[in-house]
Amino acid sequence: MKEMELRTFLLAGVTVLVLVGGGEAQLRRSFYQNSCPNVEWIVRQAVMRKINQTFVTIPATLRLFFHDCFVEGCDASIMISSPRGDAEKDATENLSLAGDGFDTVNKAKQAVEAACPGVVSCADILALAARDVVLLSGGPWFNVELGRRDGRISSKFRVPGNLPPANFNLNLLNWIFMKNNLTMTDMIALSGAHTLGFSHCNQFSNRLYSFNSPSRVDPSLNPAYARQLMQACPRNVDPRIAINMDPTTPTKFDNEYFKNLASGKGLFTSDQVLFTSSLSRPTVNTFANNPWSFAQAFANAMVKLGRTGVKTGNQGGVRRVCSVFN
Ligand SMILES: *[C@@H]1O[C@H](CO)[C@@H](O)[C@H](O)[C@H]1NC(C)=O
Ligand SMILES: *[C@@H]1O[C@H](CO)[C@@H](O)[C@H](O)[C@H]1NC(C)=O
Ligand SMILES: CC(=O)N[C@H]1CO[C@H](CO)[C@@H](O)[C@@H]1O
Repeated sequence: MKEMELRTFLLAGVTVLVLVGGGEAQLRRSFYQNSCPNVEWIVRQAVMRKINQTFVTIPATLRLFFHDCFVEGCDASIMISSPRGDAEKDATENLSLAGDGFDTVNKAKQAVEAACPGVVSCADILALAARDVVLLSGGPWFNVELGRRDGRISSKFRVPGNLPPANFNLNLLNWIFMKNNLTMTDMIALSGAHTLGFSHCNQFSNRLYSFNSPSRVDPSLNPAYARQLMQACPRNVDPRIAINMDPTTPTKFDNEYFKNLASGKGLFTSDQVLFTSSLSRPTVNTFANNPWSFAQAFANAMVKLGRTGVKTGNQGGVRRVCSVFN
């Protein structure tokens, strides 16, 4: 059933009641104002405690949110553990999701449950935690819309085709973000999340050793950076070896990623293509030259990402434990 909601607006001094909705998600910042007024503070404390234990919390939680939203919508379907090993997180695309992201959400959920049992969805806790890790690493603060419900489906068979692999070109990137109602500007801004975090060598080794060019090296790679990557990732490297995605300021949320692209230091094909393509380059240059413009675009894109395919009202449910269905 489509959800409708009565809202009041003040129009030329007259209060008008308007029926809004019809499929659109009814998220709002004040969703837990009465049922769990301290939820934002509780989640923030849990995230801070976890960051104190390990920095990986930051990139892992941000990436978890993105992976959750692009498959089945932002409904915490990524959080489910299946004894049969066939949940969303068991898809090969998720193999590299760090356990610390899951742990952050589980711990925040425990803290929230202690204060307001059975009220706050895991999907909302993940959305809040993703905002908090951005903020706590130097990125922008933004309001998180709340009221998501947790999904009842989590399947590794729903993942293929819904997450952008590291070798996507601009058209494919635009296509997969467009499917989620995100524009090219949103896509470029969200790619800026690669200002933090790590990647495994196999995600980009084709650019070093088997590129379709005379030298076998991707010519869009800065030569000195390519040599540095070859040292860190020799041909038959241990697949567990990880390297920083932002070689300049890997633990700070900043616009260095876009400056790196301009000097050929984008790690993935899907990073570098944002600069090599004339369609996206102007936006990359704007973000490289203007940290405030990037911060604003990133915050805006995160809010839009958080609306992707959400379940609201009486759709889905509120899980008691994020890793299992009630
Ligand atoms: C994190 O660590 C800092 C410094 O050690 C400490 O001051 C702070 O209270 C800790 N925060 C949490 C939430 O554990
Ligand atoms: C994109 O927006 C349309 C129109 O508002 C909506 O029906 C659709 O569900 C949205 N898609 C996603 C993936 O959120
Ligand atoms: C973090 C996490 O749960 N990753 C899982 C991704 O999927 C593989 C199986 O395909 C699991 O072994 C990982 O544990």
